[in-house]
Amino acid sequence: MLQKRRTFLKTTSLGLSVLATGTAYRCQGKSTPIANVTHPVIISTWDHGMAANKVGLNILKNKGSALDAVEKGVIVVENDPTVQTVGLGGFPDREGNVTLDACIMKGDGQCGSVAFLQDIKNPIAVARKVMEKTPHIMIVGSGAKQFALEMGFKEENLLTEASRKKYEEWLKTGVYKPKINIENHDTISTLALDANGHLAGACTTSGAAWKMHGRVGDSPLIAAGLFVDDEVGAAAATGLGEAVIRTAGSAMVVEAMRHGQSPEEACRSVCLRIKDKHKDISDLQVGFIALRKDGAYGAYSLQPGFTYALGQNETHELYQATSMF
Ligand code: SD4
Repeated sequence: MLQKRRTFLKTTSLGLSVLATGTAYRCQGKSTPIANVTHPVIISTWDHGMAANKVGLNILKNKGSALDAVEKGVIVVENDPTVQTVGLGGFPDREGNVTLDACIMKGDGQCGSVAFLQDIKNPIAVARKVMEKTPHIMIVGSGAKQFALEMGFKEENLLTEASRKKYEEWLKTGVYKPKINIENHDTISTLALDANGHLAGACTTSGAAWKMHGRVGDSPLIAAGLFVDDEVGAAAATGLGEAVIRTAGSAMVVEAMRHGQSPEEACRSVCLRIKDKHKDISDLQVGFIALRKDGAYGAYSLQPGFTYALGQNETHELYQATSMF
């Protein structure tokens, strides 16, 4: 089935976009937008990134901010109960609780995050509130839920019938092997460049299915699951969070771009680092997407099967990322 899908996909070795028409410039100590970026770009992980990009690109084309584009884009996926790795309908932990992780970041360094959040279906919107309404960056667990309720979010049961059935199926064996992300669905990470040359990113997930109660992955961690810097570019991760955390994955991708690597090269070099840090990577999947401040984009994964969605101009395309194996 995956094989079939690939025939529809375009493979890029280097996603150089032709969108940035202006000259980049920098000011000391302050991130500065690129002049004259005429067309925005949005890139998201996995097939469900298409739905996020459609909403996000529309916002960008109407001169909306990259921040609004990524937030409103991923909310579409959080609200979709058929996506069982994000938001409503996410797979629960081994005790049957759906616990959500998310973070959001702007190119000027502002960011917000929630982890181990229960009963609130839009963790990305709560993360944005943490960024905008508190002096903090990260709030977790019952504190995050309390904050969400204070901000007017609604408490609801996130365990759908379909996910409960899968969970009960899993309970029959109860074998915990976090082999995630080899399938073609997972965390949604979205990066956007707006018409003013500002970048933003959002990352939201229900994490590894059947995880230990309280386990938190890379997705709500700034630098691991997501990193954005208007001076350079943005990057986000999908895959086994533990592997991404131990390499500070997304920040490393941005730093590799800072040192001159293309977006795809940068994603690849961090995948190589992850490969070198693990004895057995046969069941390990990690993928990155990256968007440079001039609109160039790229992706790379350890294992084949990682797709990413790209929206720009009037078009939305799904691509197969280049992989190590
Ligand atoms: C995690 N990175 O919690 C997430 C899992 C995931 O696509 O779904 N990645 O480890």
